[in-house]
Amino acid sequence: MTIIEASTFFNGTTGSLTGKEVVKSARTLRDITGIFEDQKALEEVDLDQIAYEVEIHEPVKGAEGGLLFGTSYIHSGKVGNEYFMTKGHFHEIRNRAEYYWGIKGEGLLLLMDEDRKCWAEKVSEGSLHYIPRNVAHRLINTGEEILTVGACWPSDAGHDYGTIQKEGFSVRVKEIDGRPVLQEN
Ligand code: M6P
Ligand code: ZN
Repeated sequence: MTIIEASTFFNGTTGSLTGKEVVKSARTLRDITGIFEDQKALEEVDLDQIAYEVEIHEPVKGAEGGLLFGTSYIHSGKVGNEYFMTKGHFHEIRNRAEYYWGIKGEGLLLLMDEDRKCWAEKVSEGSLHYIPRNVAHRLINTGEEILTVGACWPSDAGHDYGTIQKEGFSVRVKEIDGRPVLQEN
C-alpha cells in the first residue's frame, strides 16, 4: 500500500485551483454582450476586457454520480449602470442543485425559479449559498475588487444557457446612487 501525494490544490484564501485536471477559461465582454441591457453603453467599453474567469477541477466529464468543483472570478466594472456578471444558467438536468460560497469581494447571487420569480442573496467572504434544484443562478460583482466565489455541483448537471439567452432573468441589478438596486426586467 502506498500514500499518494495530492495532485490538485485549492487555495482557500484566493480560491485558486492548481494542478491536475484543472481547466481554466475566461469570458470577455464581447462573449457576453447580449446579457446587458444598455447596448449603447457597450460601444463605450473595451469589449476585449475580461468580464470573468473560471477554474474548474474536472476529474470526470458529464458522468452521473460525480462532482465538479470550481472558482469564479468576476471582475469589477459596469456596462452603463449594470454591473459585470456571469451569463447565468439553469442546469440542463433541472433537478441538480449546487453550492456557491463567497471567498473574496462583494456581490450578489441572483436566483430565479421556473416561474421566473427572482430573489438575491448577498455574497461576501465566508457566505454560503445553497442553490436549489430548478433554480437559475447568476453572480454579480457589486464591489470594487474581483468577486471570487467557489462552487460545487453534480458533474452531470450541464448548463442550459439558451433559456436565459432567450428570456433573461426577470430582474436586473443596477447601480443607482452608488448602491446596487434590483429592477424588474
Ligand atoms: C461556477 C459554476 C460553473 C459555471 C461558472 C460560471 O463556477 O456554476 O458551472 O460555469 O460558475 O457561470 P456561468 O456558466 O453562468 O457563466
Ligand atoms: Zn450551476
